Amino acid sequence: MKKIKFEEKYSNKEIATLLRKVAAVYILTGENRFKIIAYQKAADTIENLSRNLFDLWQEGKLNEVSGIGTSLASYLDEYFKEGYCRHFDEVLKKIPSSVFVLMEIPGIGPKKAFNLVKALKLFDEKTVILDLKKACLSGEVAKIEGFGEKSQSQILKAIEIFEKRKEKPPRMVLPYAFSLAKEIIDYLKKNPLVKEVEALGSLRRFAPTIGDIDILVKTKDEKKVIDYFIQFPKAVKIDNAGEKKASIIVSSDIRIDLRVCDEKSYGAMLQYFTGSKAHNIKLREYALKKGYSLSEYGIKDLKTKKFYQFEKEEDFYQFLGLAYIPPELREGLNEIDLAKNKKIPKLLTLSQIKGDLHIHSSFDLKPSHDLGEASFFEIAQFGKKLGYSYVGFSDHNPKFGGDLSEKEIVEILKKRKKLIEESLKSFDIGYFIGLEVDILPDGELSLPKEAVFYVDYLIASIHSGFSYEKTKMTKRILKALDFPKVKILGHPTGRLLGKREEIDVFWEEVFEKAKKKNIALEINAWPLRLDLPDILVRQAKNFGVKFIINTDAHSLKEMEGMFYGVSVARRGFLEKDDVLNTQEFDKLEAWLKS
Ligand code: DGT
Ligand code: CA
Ligand code: CA
Ligand code: ZN
Repeated sequence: MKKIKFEEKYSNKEIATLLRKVAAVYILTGENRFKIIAYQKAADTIENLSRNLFDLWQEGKLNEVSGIGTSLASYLDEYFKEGYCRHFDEVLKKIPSSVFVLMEIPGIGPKKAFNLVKALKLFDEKTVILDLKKACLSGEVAKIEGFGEKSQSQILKAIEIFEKRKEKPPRMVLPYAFSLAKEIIDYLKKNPLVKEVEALGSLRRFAPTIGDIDILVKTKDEKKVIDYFIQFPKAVKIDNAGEKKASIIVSSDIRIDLRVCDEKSYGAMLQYFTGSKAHNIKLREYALKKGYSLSEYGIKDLKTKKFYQFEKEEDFYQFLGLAYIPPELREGLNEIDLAKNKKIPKLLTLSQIKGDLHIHSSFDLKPSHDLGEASFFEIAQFGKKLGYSYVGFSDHNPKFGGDLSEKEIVEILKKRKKLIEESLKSFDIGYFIGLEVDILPDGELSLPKEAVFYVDYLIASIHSGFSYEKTKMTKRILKALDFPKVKILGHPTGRLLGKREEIDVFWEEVFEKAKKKNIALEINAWPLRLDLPDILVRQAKNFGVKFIINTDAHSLKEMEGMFYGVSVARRGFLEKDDVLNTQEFDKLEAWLKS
């Protein structure tokens, strides 16, 4: 086979976009619903993969990616081999390409985009967004049938958000950044001159998205390690290579910064390049008041001119009279004060988590959204393997208000309960029967009330209608929390990193109510969500609200993602007692029944 070089258009992001375009055409041409869902799901999966799909394809492993069936695999095979796929090209030709450009704007789906393009004759894909903005400003959009003043101003607002987002360089989501960092760390470790190596910067702090990857190596031979680093096989460009540092660019414009140092300054280097910048600036101010100046090499006493070096990061902080500050807390908030007063919280750890209450199974309850891949039994088994005391099944609610009658929905849930009980009869793990239910526009839940008899708890989540005005959105959520058996507010802000903004809510009111009703806020560990975001986690904690960390897994593999959620909790200053799924089965059951 001829060697095929990686190109930008083979990146996971570009492939996901391509598949979403195909799905959009299918929506507009009225294709089969399952086909549409399959493409959308494949796009989500690919975007969230920890490795490049292109690499997997080269290793012949396309079929191991969940959601890629034989026909899609053969299209992708052609696409990677030839640089294009005839089938995709034919599908995409059916719709003016400017429609796809409009779909990049938050809140504009295929139908809306198509109607706008048609009504305003926006066929130039280079100017379509600008043209639409002008049409909003001149009031033309409001005149289109089915649009009106309100949606015109919503579109305008969305375009402005989109333009702002475009100005910022793209950032990586965590799974991709971690696996790339691991690859480079494994590569470095093969060199015997490398004594120790660690990822620093935003990656070590578990920030929700990563700009570039920072690596530190401890070595006696700095020059040789740098020479070795710039030969990393995936490097497409060497950005700079000096005595103490170097940067390379790998595929998709991702940058890797390397620093090298000897063991004497390793502790200070770790501290400096873990950041954040805001933390370092505050630390420097604090140190200066005590008569010290800080650098990546150590601490200088300004009076005596004596210079101190640190092999360990703990000693660096200790020298300054500070308790050790975990990297997740180094964001320049009040962590230095806390460290000074020895009040750094005892942050939650992964091993304290006893179960996962948001897992989607493959049981077909005719859901409003996608099914998971594993059976109840497989999920329980895997939960056991992860060391859990219990799991919670939380499929999407059966589609309500469509073909199914209320009675049929109740029957489905009854059957599901029975099946769960039978599947797990002789298996020694605790379980809870949950359901993730859509919050409707008016704050009702998408479920007949009699159905709650067949579940232990409900997760109430917003899956559509993200752009309501703040007061209305707040009321909507508050009302949802009054529905019987709602115990968890699922992925509260609805954000999708780099794709969808947080909803606009008076959070204090939600926190107040959640606390009063003993409802937990979810920290959704799905790496594109990480929702509740750490800043809101911290605010909610101050209200005395409790949390639950869930993976929202749709496959067994995704159940392993709990640590992403734990990192959000840690960044939000949470301790064991703030998080309900650190409790044993009995206590958790008591809470669900309360
Ligand atoms: P990122 O890459 O945007 O996700 O965020 P970081 O925090 O990894 O930022 P990066 O890669 O620019 O720098 C890594 C760390 O190095 C940063 O957190 C703190 C330190 N650092 C870099 N440049 C400066 C600087 O000019 N001043 C100070 N005080 N620290 C810096
Ligand atoms: Ca960085
Ligand atoms: Ca950097
Ligand atoms: Zn959900």
